[in-house]
Amino acid sequence: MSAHRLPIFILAGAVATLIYFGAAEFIAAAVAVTSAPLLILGRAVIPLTPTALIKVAIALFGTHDKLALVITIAVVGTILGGLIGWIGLRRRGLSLVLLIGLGILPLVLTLGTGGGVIDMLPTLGGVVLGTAGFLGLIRLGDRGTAVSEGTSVSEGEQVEEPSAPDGAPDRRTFFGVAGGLGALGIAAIAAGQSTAVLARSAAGTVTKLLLPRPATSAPEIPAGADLDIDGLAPIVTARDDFYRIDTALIPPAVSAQTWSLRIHGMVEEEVTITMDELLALPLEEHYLTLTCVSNEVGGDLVGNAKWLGYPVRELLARARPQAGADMVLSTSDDGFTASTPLEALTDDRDALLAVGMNGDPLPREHGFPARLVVPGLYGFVSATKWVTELEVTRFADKQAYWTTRGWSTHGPILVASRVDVPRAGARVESRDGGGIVTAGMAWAQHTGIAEVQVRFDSGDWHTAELSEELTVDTWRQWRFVADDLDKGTHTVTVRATDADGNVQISQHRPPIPGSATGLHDRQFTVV
Ligand SMILES: Nc1nc2c(c(=O)[nH]1)N[C@H]1C(S)=C(S)[C@@H](COP(=O)(O)O)O[C@H]1N2
Ligand SMILES: [Mo]
Repeated sequence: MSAHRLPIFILAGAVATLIYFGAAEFIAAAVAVTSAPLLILGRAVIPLTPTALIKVAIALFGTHDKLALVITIAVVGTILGGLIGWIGLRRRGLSLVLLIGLGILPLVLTLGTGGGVIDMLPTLGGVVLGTAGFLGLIRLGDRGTAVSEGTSVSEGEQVEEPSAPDGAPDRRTFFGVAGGLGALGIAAIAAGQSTAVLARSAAGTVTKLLLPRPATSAPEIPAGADLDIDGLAPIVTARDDFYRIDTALIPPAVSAQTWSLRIHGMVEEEVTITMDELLALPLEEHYLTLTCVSNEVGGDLVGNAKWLGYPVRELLARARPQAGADMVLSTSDDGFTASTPLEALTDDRDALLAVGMNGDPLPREHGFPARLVVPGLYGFVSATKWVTELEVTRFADKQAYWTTRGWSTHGPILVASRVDVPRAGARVESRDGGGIVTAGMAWAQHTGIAEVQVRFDSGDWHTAELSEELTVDTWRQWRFVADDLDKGTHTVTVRATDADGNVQISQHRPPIPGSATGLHDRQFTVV
């Protein structure tokens, strides 16, 4: 007979979990958005997740990887709730201990992070309502089962409710109520998470900052810098199209008023600079193409923007790094860290403490109010967003966020290229004398692109036309028009050579630890 009660207990446990998460989201929306258990658990899970799995998640879900994580936690939690319900069939006390114990786990995880009583409300409210839901559902379910099965209830389990005249409707009531409460919980989770997704993409909410005119302006974009081909990435990436990589579940909301940057460690003099002081300095504007080390061959984790900021070199000169130091560990408000070779921040390249992007203050998701950008290095070792600290140190002494997860320490950018046009699988028309247009992007930040070559199928390499170079720190477009392609399916492959003569590596290698290699190709059909 307990076989009959089993689904009731499992369902009660699962629904209790949905009530817990849902009620907590609801309360969090009212009192403290970032204190919902799902977000707290998500934040706790990320550092424990193997890098390989994170990369798979990013590949699968792109910038929805955070949402995927939260949904996974909700599903796993619900399954766990079902298991606890099952335990409750035999040992109700133990199931309650587990339910409440796991329920308050988010409180334990946030101990010592400076949250107040308000931040505890979502979790506590969720636990109370979830537990009440569990007990209430079991009661309701037992009433139906007891009747439909006569009166035999296992030893040690007493059914308090008097039998209803007819068991079947009671059982139906149970499933109806359980289903309804479960749906309500899911709806509350969905509503809460849409608020979180909004918060993740929230732009402009805290980015009120009046930028001064640059003391040094970026060069005008030469007319020939953009080949203006349909389907080809533009030379300057619009803010909303700019890729994003964050380890934070929600981008930190850092106030420009209270922000400051502290330079310390192996320095003669500790330096702290506030936003007012920073904005009063002669700011420079530079174009710089940012790339992510985890970009796959042909991927789009690369973008070019005009950054406004102050040279990091000048700030470090104030602090006077000591002999023996070879690295700057930059720390974000969210705890992320990057290890940048000291030399890249003190030589003549335009490494900036940036406050502006494409003429506006940094969007919140790109690091408001201040971040680093360093020509020639992948973002994970240089482009710290919401940066608050620069510690001058040594590679031998400190490791950065991604280095502790198997990625490299230094992260210089490798010469790379990709095909944008034609689209993959495109059917293109060959018009008399017109030829087939192929085009794409190539980058080798701080070295510059010297040549791009394309090949059709296994034919010879042809030199492509290059757009005019904006600066050596930015990407360039390439175009090649093929005049002699037969009708049918073809593959175009691209490879670039940088100004130092390094030819793009053609061997396929995964992104970890120091960037993917291999040549990008595209298949298309001439009709
Ligand atoms: N605080 C913080 N800064 C960060 C990151 C991060 O996760 N957190 N990601 C880094 C990585 S891996 C890259 S490639 C760039 C991406 O910058 P974007 O999101 O503005 O494009 O930021 C870097 N700075
Ligand atoms: Mo990155």
